[in-house]
Parts: sequence; structure tokens; C-alpha cells
Amino acid sequence: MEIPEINKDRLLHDLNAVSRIGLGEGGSVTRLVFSVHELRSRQLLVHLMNLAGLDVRVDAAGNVFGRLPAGRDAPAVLAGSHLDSVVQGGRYDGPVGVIGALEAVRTIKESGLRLPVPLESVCFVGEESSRFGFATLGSSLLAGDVTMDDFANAVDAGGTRLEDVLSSFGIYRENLASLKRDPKTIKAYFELHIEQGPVLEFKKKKIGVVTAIAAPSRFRVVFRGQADHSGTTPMEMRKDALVAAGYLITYIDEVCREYASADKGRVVGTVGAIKVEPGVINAIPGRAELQVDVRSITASSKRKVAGRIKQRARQIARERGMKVELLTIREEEPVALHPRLISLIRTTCEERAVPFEVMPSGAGHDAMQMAKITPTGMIFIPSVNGVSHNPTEWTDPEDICLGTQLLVETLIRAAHAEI
Ligand code: HGY
Ligand code: MN
Ligand code: MN
Repeated sequence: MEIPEINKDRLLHDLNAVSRIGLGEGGSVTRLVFSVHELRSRQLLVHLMNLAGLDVRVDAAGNVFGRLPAGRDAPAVLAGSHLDSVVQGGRYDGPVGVIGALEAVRTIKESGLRLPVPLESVCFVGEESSRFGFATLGSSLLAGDVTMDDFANAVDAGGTRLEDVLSSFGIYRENLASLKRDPKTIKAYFELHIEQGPVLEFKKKKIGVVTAIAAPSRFRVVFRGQADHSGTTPMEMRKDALVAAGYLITYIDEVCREYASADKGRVVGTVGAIKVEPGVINAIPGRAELQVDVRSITASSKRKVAGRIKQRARQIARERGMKVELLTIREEEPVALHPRLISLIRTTCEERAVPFEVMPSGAGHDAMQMAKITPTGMIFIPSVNGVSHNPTEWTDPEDICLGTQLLVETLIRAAHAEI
């Protein structure tokens, strides 16, 4: 099978161009969903898709599609990822999959290769949970797996509600379902992504063939104690919300370490954000809000740990005579990827003698949502030192090119395959 070669310089040039949008101190990248930087990155993508001569479409949520039509209308093979980032994140988490998919589709177009089905390179809006606590927004809307009620606790640090931002785009409870894409228009979805962990580097493999994706339980814990004078209030009379939060944070670390082994689900738990009020040196914190992220490949372990954390939060509040509120942001189930696509990616690696590792993903991805409506596969490329969500996130350009070249071949195989 004739496989066209990607244009490596163009791929790396466009990846660099995206990475310069939202560039901050120490080479970090911040492109929070619906921020000016994130909107500009999608605008650049639309321009690159137009330059490539693809049929470009942007849906009401802002998801971007660059389509290469086939001789006949048929369910398309999609490939993509996201351009939004965490705060002070790295340059590859997301853009590798978006620009890699664009490079794969435009390479196939330029080669003149006629495929039996259309291809689409995709950028999903709002994959990161960093701004509203809610992850994979655009792909969840496309998969039709959310209602407005799911956004009840999706609020950013400035108090902006996700549902208010969506309604400013004309997306309301009544028309939310119109964002769902008919699964009959999609044959398969692939996502090229950096591993964001140490396995490939440690095992000296070049490609990760992803089998499953860990899913998060995400919720807010709000301790309501009593703001008071830090000088006049005796210790035994205090209702310090931040001290209560401190006990819970330590407990979260302990209970997740109890479930950290492979047989117990490799559970991980993080409190990535905390908000303290009134937040001044001479007042006892009356309110402390934690954002909790618990994940596992094993649904039962994740549920058990999240349940124990919520129980402990209630117990701490009782013991300290204060109130506690537990606000669910989102409950997700771990996702298995499609065996037929896993074997397509494996075959591609085997035929090119590329050393690969079959492995799960600890990080969440848009592929989790797409797997609910269509056969889905993921290709990982190595992260140097396993670091991600950090300005020092790095993947060797050669590995980015290899992953993109394998994506070209995988898309062509998937276009012809019975799936
Ligand atoms: O948070 C995650 O798992 C991913 O980076 N969105
Ligand atoms: Mn990420
Ligand atoms: Mn990502």
C-alpha cells in the first residue's frame, strides 16, 4: 500500500506557530478555554485548514472540522485533539494531535490518494478541566453525553459560569442536543497525543498503543467555618475552614496511596486548586473550597476512594462543628478503546518495525467521549522525563514526526478496513 510521506518541516512549523499563542514566562503556555489566546489558536487552525483546501466547518460550541471529501458520501474517519491548555502548561498536550491530524489529512490530499471514505481533522473545544473544572466539553457536546444540569458546578476562578458562556454562544438547555453529531456520519476516531507519563521513555519504546483511558471523579468540597479575628480568638473557640481542608487534603493523599497498586486500580487523587476566604493574614478562614480530582482505570476503586473522601469530609466537619458542601462537577467511567483500531495501530507499528508498548492512559482525553459514539483508538508518543502540564513538557521532533507518519498510515488502513 502506497503511503505518502508527511512534510516534517511544515508539521513542526505549524506546531510552533500554535505554541507561540498564549506563550508566557519560562516558555509556558496558557490557553484557557474561550480565552482570547484559545480563540486565536482555533482561528489559526481554521486558516491552516483553508490553506490546505479542506472543507472547514465550525459548530456552535466552537469545535473545528477540516474535511477531505471522498468520491462518495460515507461515514468519515476522524482524527484530532484539543488546543486549549492548563495554566502555565506545555506546548504539546493537545496541539500534537490537532496539527498532527491536519498534517496527516493534508498529506493524503496532496498525494492524490483516493480513499473510499472522507477524512476529517478535528479540534475539540475545552478539553482541559482547568478553567471550569469540566473536561472534554466540545467532545462531550458532540457525543451528546451532557445536559445543562451537568454544568451546575462548572464555574471559573472569577465566578463566571460555563452555562453563561455557552448561552453567549447561543447554546441553551433547549438546543444543547442539536450539538450532538449523528454517529452514523463517523466510521472511527483516532487521537495522537503525548503520553504525559514516563512509560515509553523508560521502556525505550517509540509508540504507545492505548487500550483504555482512566476516568475522573471530580467534585468541590466547601468547608464553611467562621471567619474571626486571628489575634483575639482562642484556639479552642475557632472554626477554621482551612485547617479542616488541610486535614482532608492529607487524608486524600493517604487513601489514594492505599489504592495505588496495580491490583487496587492505580488510583490517583489530587487537590489542584483551593480558594480561601476572606484570605487575609489576620482573619481566620471562614470558607475553604477544594477542587478534588480522583482517577482510576478501575471504576470500582475510583468509586470506593471518592466515597471515602466524601465520608471523611463530613466527619471532619462534624468534629469541628462546621458545615461542609460536596458539589459534583463530573462523574466519568473508564473507557476501553476499540480492539479493531488497537490492532490497526499495532499492525502499522509492526510493519514499520517501530517499537511499541500496549498501555492504558492515566490522563483524560477527548477520545473518552468519542469512544461513546464510535470506534476509537489512540497513539501515544514519548514525553521526555514523563513531564506534562508543565512548561518543561517536551517531545523530540523526530518522535512527533514518527507519530504523525504512523497516523497517516493508520487513517488509510482505517478508511479501507471493515470496522
Ligand atoms: O487532565 C487530563 O487528564 C488531561 O490532560 N486533560
Ligand atoms: Mn492536559
Ligand atoms: Mn490533552
